[in-house]
Amino acid sequence: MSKLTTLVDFIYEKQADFPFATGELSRILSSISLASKMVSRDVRQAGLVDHILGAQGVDNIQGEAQQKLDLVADTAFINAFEQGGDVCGIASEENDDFLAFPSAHAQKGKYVVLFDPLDGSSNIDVNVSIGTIFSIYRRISSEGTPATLEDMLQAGTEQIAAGYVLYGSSTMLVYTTGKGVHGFTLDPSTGEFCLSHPDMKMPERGRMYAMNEGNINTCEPGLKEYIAYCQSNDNDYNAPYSGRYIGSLVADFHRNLIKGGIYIYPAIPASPEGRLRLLYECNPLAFLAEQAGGLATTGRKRILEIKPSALHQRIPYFVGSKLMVEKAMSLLQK
Ligand code: AFP
Repeated sequence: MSKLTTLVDFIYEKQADFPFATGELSRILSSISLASKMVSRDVRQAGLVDHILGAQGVDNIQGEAQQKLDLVADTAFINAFEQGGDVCGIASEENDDFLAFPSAHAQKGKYVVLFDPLDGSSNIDVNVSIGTIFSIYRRISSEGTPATLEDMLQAGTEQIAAGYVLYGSSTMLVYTTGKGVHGFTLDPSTGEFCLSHPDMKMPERGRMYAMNEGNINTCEPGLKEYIAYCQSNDNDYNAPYSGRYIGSLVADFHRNLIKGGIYIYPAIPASPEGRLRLLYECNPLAFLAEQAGGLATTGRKRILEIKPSALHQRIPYFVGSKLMVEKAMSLLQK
């Protein structure tokens, strides 16, 4: 029987990969793991809470007012980061502005974390996979002072670590610190994340494309041409690809990471900048994609090199298997 490696063991083993490592990054990853276990528990109870114990907005059996699950997740992660003491501030998709933690202890933290606490949250009510996506950066401002907007608006190339937790048929945590991509599955009986997918590699090509095709008529000609190519016999497999769109980016990305495929959310008239957020969704998954051998672009340029101009900036997104993203880009640029 092969040895079981828990996330905690793995993080501490890998700490030696970082020169001058002091354990702070490891502790942040441990905080993420802890908060995600709480969110996973709440996600698993979502149907019970909504349909058996009472509807949203009414008091639960403990007499507390129920909160929407995405706010519950947001609070769980913020608390974990604030209490850990290594993070001086956060920015989250759920909050209009970033948060600089006020305590002197937190202000000594060297890192900021940007995250989407519950991606795909419109899928909660229908019991479809959702996830948390995160990015960790080293702060630019001086230690001992409050975190600043500049700390949050760094290009994706500056990420120290990134990852996601997928609340699917099992709960998985997948992360990178720039030395490959590793996946851990939560064992519900012990409450431990166990290494299940070491050194994940995204296949160079795949037979699945994920896009909201309801928007196809409003897409630019090059993208229409790429989707037609996917659906034709005249592609690299000489057979139509399968269309697979979950509507939770993190779940579509995870499938493509394992099986090969492309996820596309273009600029369309209804979302002229694209729909997805650069800081909370696109950058972390772009870092993972590149580490696994895939690509992430706007259709024209590399995601990780974009210098963000606003916290909630949106961009067009093409992410997945290298050859598929390159093909889509070649048709867009024709
Ligand atoms: P929600 O978190 O609001 O459900 O948005 C999910 C998302 O950002 C991404 O995860 C999906 O792929 C995409 O939006 C779905 O958008 P469409 O409903 O426009 O296809």
